[in-house]
Amino acid sequence: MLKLCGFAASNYYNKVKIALLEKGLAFEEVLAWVGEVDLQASPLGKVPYLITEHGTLCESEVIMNYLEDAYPEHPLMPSDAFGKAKVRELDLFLELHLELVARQLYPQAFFGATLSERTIEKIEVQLTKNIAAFAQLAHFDTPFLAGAQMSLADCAAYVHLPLLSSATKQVYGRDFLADLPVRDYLKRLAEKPYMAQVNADRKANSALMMARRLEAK
Ligand SMILES: N[C@@H](CCC(=O)N[C@@H](CS)C(=O)NCC(=O)O)C(=O)O
Repeated sequence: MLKLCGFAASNYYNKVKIALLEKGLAFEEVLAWVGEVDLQASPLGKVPYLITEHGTLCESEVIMNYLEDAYPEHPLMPSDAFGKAKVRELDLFLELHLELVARQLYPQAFFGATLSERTIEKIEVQLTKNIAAFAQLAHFDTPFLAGAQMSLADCAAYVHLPLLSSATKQVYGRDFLADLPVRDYLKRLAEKPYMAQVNADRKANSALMMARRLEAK
């Protein structure tokens, strides 16, 4: 059986978990905190990684594409080449231009660190530009980001957009996504039957992670 390794507070872990659940695949969750990662499977020590019958895979995008190729029955990708490319385009914007930029805020937003004024200003400029560009490509009401069918991009959006909102609220006092119809879009995705469990697991694991951080101090 597929084994998803990592911890449920992680947005990248949940992105893959949602794909597995939406595709209806059987899988086991294996808890691996940062610092406890099997470095043979994930040499940078990052989560998630996946154990398959053929071997291990790291990097959530690679894992998602493997799941699509290996288990095409319930697709999270359109069948045509251009449709696939449009999903990947959205996905790349979410990963590279939104999440990776917003991630620089997390130490201050969630973990009590203080960023320099210069860094905070630089990130604001980047995020403002990148969010406007993403909004040009995304369709929040079709009802999924890339059209009528749920795709890999929705798995990424569901985990990354709320973090971007809360990180910007914490650091700038304003949700940078407030002017986009993100709330209704996320609400619709949250109606998926498995999302309540994904959210409950995330909350429980986040509390555990915070307790571990306190203990380690
Ligand atoms: N590009 C990676 C990013 C994964 C990632 O950054 N995971 C975080 C947890 S949300 C992590 O493992 N951080 C620990 C580290 O970077 O050392 C992916 O898509 O899988």
